[in-house]
This record gives sequence, structure tokens and C-alpha cells, in this order.
Amino acid sequence: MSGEPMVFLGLDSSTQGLKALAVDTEGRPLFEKSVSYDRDLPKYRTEGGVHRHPDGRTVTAPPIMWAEALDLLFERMADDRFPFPHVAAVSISGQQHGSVYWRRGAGLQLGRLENHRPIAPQLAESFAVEESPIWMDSSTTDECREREAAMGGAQAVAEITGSRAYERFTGNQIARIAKRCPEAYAATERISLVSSFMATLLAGTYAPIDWSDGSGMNLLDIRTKRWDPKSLAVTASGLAERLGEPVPSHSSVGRLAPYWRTRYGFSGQAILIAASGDNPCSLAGLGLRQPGDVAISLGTSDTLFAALREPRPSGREGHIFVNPVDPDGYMALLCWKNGSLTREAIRKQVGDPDWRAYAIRLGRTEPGNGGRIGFYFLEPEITPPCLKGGVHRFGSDDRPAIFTPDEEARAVLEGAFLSMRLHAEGLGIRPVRLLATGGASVDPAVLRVMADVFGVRVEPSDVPNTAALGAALRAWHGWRCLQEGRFVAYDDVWKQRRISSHGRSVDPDPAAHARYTSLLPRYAALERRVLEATGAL
Ligand code: 5FX
Repeated sequence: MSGEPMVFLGLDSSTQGLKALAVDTEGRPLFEKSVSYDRDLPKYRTEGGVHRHPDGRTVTAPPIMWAEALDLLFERMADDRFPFPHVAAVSISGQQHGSVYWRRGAGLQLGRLENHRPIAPQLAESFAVEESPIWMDSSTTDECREREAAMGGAQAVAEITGSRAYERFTGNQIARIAKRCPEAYAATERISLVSSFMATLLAGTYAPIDWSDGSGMNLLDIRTKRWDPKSLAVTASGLAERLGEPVPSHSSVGRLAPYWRTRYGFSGQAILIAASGDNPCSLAGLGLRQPGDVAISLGTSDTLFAALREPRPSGREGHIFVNPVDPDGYMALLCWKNGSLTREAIRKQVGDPDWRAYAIRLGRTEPGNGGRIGFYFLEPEITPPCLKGGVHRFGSDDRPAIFTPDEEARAVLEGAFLSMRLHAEGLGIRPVRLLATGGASVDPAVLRVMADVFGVRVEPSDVPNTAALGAALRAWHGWRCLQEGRFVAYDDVWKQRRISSHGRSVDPDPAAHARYTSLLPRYAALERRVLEATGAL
């Protein structure tokens, strides 16, 4: 590969599909391609990439579909003459928390993939659990309560693992599978996260879980960076050997299996950098390095994250993960399940065919919505935890109210950002600089509300897929660390980029901000009321 232009490839295995984004040695995105599970692999009958079960809480996806998508993506890239031989390093971003249960013997099978046949049929017998629980699953409340009781309470769990017990966190999912399907658990030789699953496919051997995505399991001690023995013990027996040793996120975890080299022309020197979660990768993709740098990602789920020096885990809300580009640092994350899909449902409900029409509608109401406040839990919510879905609307007198379509359109947006401000402040996060990313972040009307609620300038990211970009930049970072035989500060990689990844920023309107600030205590009190009324408190 020497003398030829080098390319760093990031893959993003998200809830709805698989994307590739490659950057050059100046950090410029060169190439993007994607596969949608619903559209491109209809035989799996997913909706939004998932299977929702009739109980309303269980949400899964078939890992075999994720494997098939990888071949399909690379085939499409080959059709577009993607320069596979120039790839120096690959890394992966995966939807967080989801787990894959490899059946005994799968490790051997991975090592003898035949390159003349697609990967998916070769792995047909490799899963002990055919439907992987994913982050949208909220079926493990019992396991969460058991974990907290066994460990000395929510705060005690958070102190060790960075988060109190959460339904979607992998340890609780594993506990449920071990309890409800003991034969499947007994038949499992290895458990991967979605991120390390994709890395495993590429490596043709089990790839380790990285510290950052591993922090989303309620199993890793975020300070020692080892599996916490007590957390493992309350989950299931024989778990340590099924998880393997966790590694720093910048680690090189091997080379690409012959299968990928022969089929697509990857070089034998291309290295694989540990895969990580989508939110950690977005932190890398947005280059959050200073305390006070905060990003909000508006996607299927909305997330808010920030880089931190010292972890201050809360037994009430939010998560602390090991930082994916600084093994001594941390990141805070808050997640809302009612993100883009909820906003889209409300847009359709008020009769707007597109976001342009919705923005015009927003112009017909004032910031603060005349004191009206709404809670839109179309899905069971994570922040604040509310398992009972429903919509709760209040007038300026705090009484239940009916909203006009214009008021409804504003309430769903303002409610989202008021919730973000309230809960971020609960974790001690007050943005100095706010970056916006994710699908809805291109909409100026959305950015306006965000800037006004938080009272700081909002900079939208030009790159819509910061998770894939982050994976590509992490591939570059890990490659640099390996080349230099030492840990290289991520800042060195970030500053080498010759691009500015931020678009037109939006400054807050002081009057609107003051109005939101005065609404916040009422928002908090009403949220409490909703939680009490729905049995969540
Ligand atoms: C984070 O904790 C989440 O559960 C989500 O943001 C998923 O990572 C989405 F993929």
C-alpha cells in the first residue's frame, strides 16, 4: 500500500441500516454508501430495522440480517469502484446495548468462511438466540430491580458501572435470556455487542468488546475497566468467559479475514480497530474534547453527550461511559427514546406533508407556546423513565388541555429540548458550545428552538452521519497509535483534518431563552406529575 493514498473506513451498524463512510488522511469524507434493512432486505420483515413483539416491550432484530447487510454494502461499494485495496484501517460504530449470542462451534465456523459464498448462509447455524435484543427493548424491569437489590441500590450500581440498572443495558438482557431460555444461554459460547459482532464478522474470529461500548452493559467497572465480578455474578453464571477481555477503544484487534480480502480486495495489511457504540463514535466524529462541549444528536433516539474528566454517575438518570478516544477520560450520555419517529408521528398527525410545512406552522406560535407544555411518550421513555406510553398535555394553568395542531407542533419540539436541558443540568452538564447532529439537525426551525432553550449558539454538523464519521476517524486514530507504538492524543488526529465540519450556526434569542428558563421549573413539576400518574415514581 506504500505510496498510494490511504483511506480510513468507518461502518455504522445502526438500528435502521448499515452505512459506510471513508475519509482520507486529511479527514475529508470521500465516499458514502448505505443499506436499509427494511428496503434492501425485505425478507426479514423489519420495520425501522426491528421486530416489535406483541408485549409492547420486547424489541429485537436478527443478527443474520446484519451479516447479510455487510456483504450487500460491500457489493454496492465495489459497484461504485470503492478503492478497497487502499483501506489502511477500518472501525465500526454499532447501535449500543444490543447483544448477539454465538452458538458453540461458531468461533470455528467464523475461521473457515468460504469466500465463494455469501457470509449469511454460512452463519445460519451460528446463533444460539436468533433474535437479538436491541436498545429499544424495555422488557427487563424485573432483572433491573434484581440487579439493584443485589448490588445495594441504584446509586451503588451507577458508582461501579456508570449507570443505574437500565432495561436496555446488555447485562439485564443477558440475565433475562439466561433465566427464560437457559438452554440457549448454555449453548452460547460467546456474547458480542452489535459493535463487536460486526468486528467479529470482519476479523473472522471473536473480536473484543471495547471499554466505551462495554460501559453500556451494567457490567464493566468504569474505573478499573474490567468486568465487575459482582455485576457478572448477579447476571448469569459463566459470563466472564462468554464476554472475553474488554479492550481500549483505540486498540488494533487484528486484520481482515481472508473472506473479505478475497471477495472485495482489502489489503492484507488493513487493520481493524476495536468497534464501539454509536454515541461514543459520534463523540469522536464531532470532536468533543473540552469540558462544556456538548452535542445533541436528533435521530431515532435523541441523545445528548459531553466529554468529561471525572465521572459523577447518577443513580437517577444518565450514563457515564469510558471515553472512546481518551482511555483516561469519560463521556456522559442521556438518551430519549421518543426522538425522530415521535416528531414525525406528530408532524403527520397535524397534517403536514413535510418538514418545510411544519416549519411554517411553527412560525404561527410564539416561543414558550403560551405556557402550554406537552409530554409525548409514544414509546416507553428512557429519560425520564416512563414505561407507560401516552401523551400528556397541560395548559398554562397546569390543567390537562387540548392543543390545536399549531400548539401541538410546537409542544413536541419544545418538550424535547426542555427535557434535555432539565436532565442534562441534573448531571451537571451546562453547554458552553452546543453541536447539533442527526437527521433533524439540518432543520433551522429545530435548531432555533434548541438554541433558545439552552441559551447558547448551536452549530450544526455538516456531516449527517457523525457515528460513521467517528468510526472512520477512530480507525485513523487507532492506526496512528499502532504506527507510533504509543497512545497518540486524539487532538493530533482531529487537528490534522483540513475541513470544518460545521454549517450555519444559530444564535439564541435572549427573550425566548428567558421565557424557556422561566418555564423549566413548571416543566419539571409537570414531568413529576406525569410520572406519578403513570406509576413510574
Ligand atoms: C444509547 O444509550 C442508546 O440506547 C441509543 O442511542 C442507541 O445507541 C441507538 F442506537
